[in-house]
Amino acid sequence: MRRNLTVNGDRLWQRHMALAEIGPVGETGNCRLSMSKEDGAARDLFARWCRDAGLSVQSDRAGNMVAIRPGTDPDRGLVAAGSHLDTQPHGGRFDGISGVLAALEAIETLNDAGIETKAPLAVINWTNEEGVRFAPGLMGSSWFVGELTDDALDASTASDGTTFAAEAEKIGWRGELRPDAVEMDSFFELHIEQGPVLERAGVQVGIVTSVQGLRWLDVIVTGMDAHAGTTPLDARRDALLAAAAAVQAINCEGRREGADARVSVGRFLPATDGPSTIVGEVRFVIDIRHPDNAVLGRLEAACKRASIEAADRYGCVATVTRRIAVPPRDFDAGCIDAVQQAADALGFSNMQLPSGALHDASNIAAIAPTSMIFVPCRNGISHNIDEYASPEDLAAGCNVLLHSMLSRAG
Ligand code: HGY
Ligand code: MN
Ligand code: MN
Repeated sequence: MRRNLTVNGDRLWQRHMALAEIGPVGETGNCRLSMSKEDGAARDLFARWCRDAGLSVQSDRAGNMVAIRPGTDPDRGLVAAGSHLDTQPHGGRFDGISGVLAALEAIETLNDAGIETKAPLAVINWTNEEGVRFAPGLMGSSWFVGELTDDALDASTASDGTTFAAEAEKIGWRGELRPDAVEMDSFFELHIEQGPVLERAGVQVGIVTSVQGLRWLDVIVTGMDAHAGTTPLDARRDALLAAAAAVQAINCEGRREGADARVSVGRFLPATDGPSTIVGEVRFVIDIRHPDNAVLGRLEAACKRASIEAADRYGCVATVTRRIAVPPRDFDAGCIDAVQQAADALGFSNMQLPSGALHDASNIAAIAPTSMIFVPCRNGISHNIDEYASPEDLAAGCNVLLHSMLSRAG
């Protein structure tokens, strides 16, 4: 009976569409920044679905939501799965969401079939994976594994001056659950691939073997506010010009490290906003990725140096501080094998691949056996309102998730 068990793909799809109604952007996009009103509404809806499915829902200081279905063996740790419900400012309907909903769908499928497991199961919504409103990204899972202190978590401040602690309290998702009370047997994260590899290969399921590492550097370039009409070009300390030169320079540093290197600036904030004021301060964030930690270290040093030199060329000063470092992570061989066997047994075309995007699974892999399942997404497009994964591919990935969890939970 267990071998033939199949998830309800229609329910899974309808839930994606229901969540997408919260914080819509354009025709098919979403904006639900962490601990915003929209994030709160998504959390409340998800919690209702979990409670309707008989799960107990708890949250911790970071607002991570942990919904548990008991097992029959009290000595077993949680076989957990999940991802995140927050989005990019112009995000899609699937990045993160699919992993949370697939985990819930796997459990509801067991409920429908009246199947109990030895190990307890859990669905987890990790807080602020995207790191848009509050930094750093992977915030909830970083705190959960001890990489972020209570103080750093609470004090993380949005651009409007609100703190994470206050905003989490406000929407009612700041709980008492302690990470050391959550004994995790294993963790599985289903996610859309966010790249073109599976689609190009014509493959339905990706078995993720590793995730590349990431560093974020906060840069502040300081010059001097000045009048655009009266200040000669050679008498300016133009922080915007200096920061623009820094962005160019770090792109060159990335290219020097070859095809696997990623260096990006997605946040770039001039302190003033007037056509006739020369900008005296710019803040930006450098996002660096690579599968090799040594190269990450070289890139970090090179980007820091390039930013300081570019600022100096234009009479400005740059300060560069590291905000987050997530090392490259290889997933657990046993969990990779569980996913591989499930995909093979279910007859889905599949391939193993590394992840270019970062995921909470990278953090959890440090404390529990972990692996991931990728679902193809159209044209590899993500962090974009046009992001799309088909109902069929989502159901296939969810079936692989269900059987991977079952193999672990007994
Ligand atoms: O940035 C990342 O890789 C993730 O999508 N937040
Ligand atoms: Mn994302
Ligand atoms: Mn994601």
